[in-house]
Amino acid sequence: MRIEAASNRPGSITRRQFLGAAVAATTTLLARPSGAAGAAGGRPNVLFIAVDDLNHWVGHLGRNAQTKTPNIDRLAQMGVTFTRANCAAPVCNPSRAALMSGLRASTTGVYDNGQDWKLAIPKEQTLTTQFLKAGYNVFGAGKIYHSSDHRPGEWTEYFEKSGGGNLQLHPSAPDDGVGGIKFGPLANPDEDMPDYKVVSYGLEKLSQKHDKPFFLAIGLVKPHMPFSVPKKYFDMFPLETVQLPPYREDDLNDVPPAGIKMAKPDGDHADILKSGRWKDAVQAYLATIAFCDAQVGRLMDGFLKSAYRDNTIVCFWSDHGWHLGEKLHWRKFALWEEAARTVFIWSAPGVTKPNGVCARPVDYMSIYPTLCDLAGVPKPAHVEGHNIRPLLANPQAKWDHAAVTTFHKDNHSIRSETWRYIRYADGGEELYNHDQDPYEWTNLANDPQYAAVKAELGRSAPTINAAERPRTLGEGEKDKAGTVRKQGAVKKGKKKAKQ
Ligand SMILES: [Ca+2]
Repeated sequence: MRIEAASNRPGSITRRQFLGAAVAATTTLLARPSGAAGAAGGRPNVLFIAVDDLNHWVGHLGRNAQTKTPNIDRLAQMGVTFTRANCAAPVCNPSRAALMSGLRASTTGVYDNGQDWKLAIPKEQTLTTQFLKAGYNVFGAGKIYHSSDHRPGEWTEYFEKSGGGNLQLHPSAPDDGVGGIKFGPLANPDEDMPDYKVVSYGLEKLSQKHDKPFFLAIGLVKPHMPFSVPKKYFDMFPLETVQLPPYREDDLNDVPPAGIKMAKPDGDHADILKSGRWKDAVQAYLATIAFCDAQVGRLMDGFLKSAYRDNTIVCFWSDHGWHLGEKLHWRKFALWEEAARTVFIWSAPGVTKPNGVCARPVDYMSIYPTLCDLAGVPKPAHVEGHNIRPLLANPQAKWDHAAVTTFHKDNHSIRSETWRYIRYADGGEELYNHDQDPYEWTNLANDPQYAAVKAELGRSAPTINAAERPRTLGEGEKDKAGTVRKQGAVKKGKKKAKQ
């Protein structure tokens, strides 16, 4: 398909803006050796960092001027950040299952959280299995798969979820949120947070001597709800200064029924409007992102002081985006920019150069083949997705692929540099021109002059659309291993809050 040249259009960032956003980084921290990846010490290690429900509200992507993410921006400045990265599915379980298996949701039928990826994906097919077979030690901690699931035989060692401290809402919190949108400051210090402990595990691994190359997967659960982190992060965003994201009250008027069904405007959004606390929720999300960023900063500081800083590939990804009222929608579970766009950053010694900004549309099916290539690990034949090594080496390189996101059977979103085209199973369509409409307010799908654009984009849609897997893992239920599946809410008062 034709891909438009990168330019300084809305939604993209210029090199100058990017550098301006990352002034905190020092040149010392950016220095990495040249030469083949990991050549100095044999095969490169991999530091694989997953964060949960972080949308594009990071400083260097420029979508939200209030967000404070100096550490993620610093990491971006170390290598290449992708300004048009999209998840493979806008939900935790299918997004993670797809990128860890190399199989799209539309291939496995794992489209949502209740569908057990373990029944669809053999152990032999996962990313960590390939690294184990290639002689790597594979360490994991926190949330890599949904519910921090980790099968025996796919990891050398897994840091079991510690459960965190006894998390308590701060006395200043009036309650624990609005309806299903849970938030509120905590009385606890950082050290009580599960993510703090997961990062501490990562730092421990980075401080040890290893007799084999390692693949270290660190999965943070924030900024997932509840948006509850120590109060000092809330204090960084005084409520009276908080801005709502751009939105239009009539935005769903030109959205087909299948899209309105995903938006559920009468659900969370109606509750939030009724409560008058939209800005409180935005403040809480910004605070939770700032906490996440602080944990990423701890990990990066330890990494850059470690013996592995010069022979380790860093791959950072957020599992999908999040709406905070745009399109009258909250959470993920949709195919628009807010839910599909992600934070995706790579640093690979000898391949990437500092300050790389890539505007090509890529999706997370790229992770598996690219890591295999960079580490010299054989890529199994089943793996779908495109190797982005050429873009890591040259972010301006030609790229003939669109980014594809799928939510439930035969609903696909296709993102090129200019366009987002959404096609629902019932035939409903949306088409947005990001050159002029970065918030996807004006659906052009019914304008005949764009028929050819839609047809061209539609060719990137998956041709396999597997049946929905049965829902065997309901939220809050127990799976066969007896693991409680639900990510619990913070309780007011003295009750213990689960994460
Ligand atoms: Ca609209």
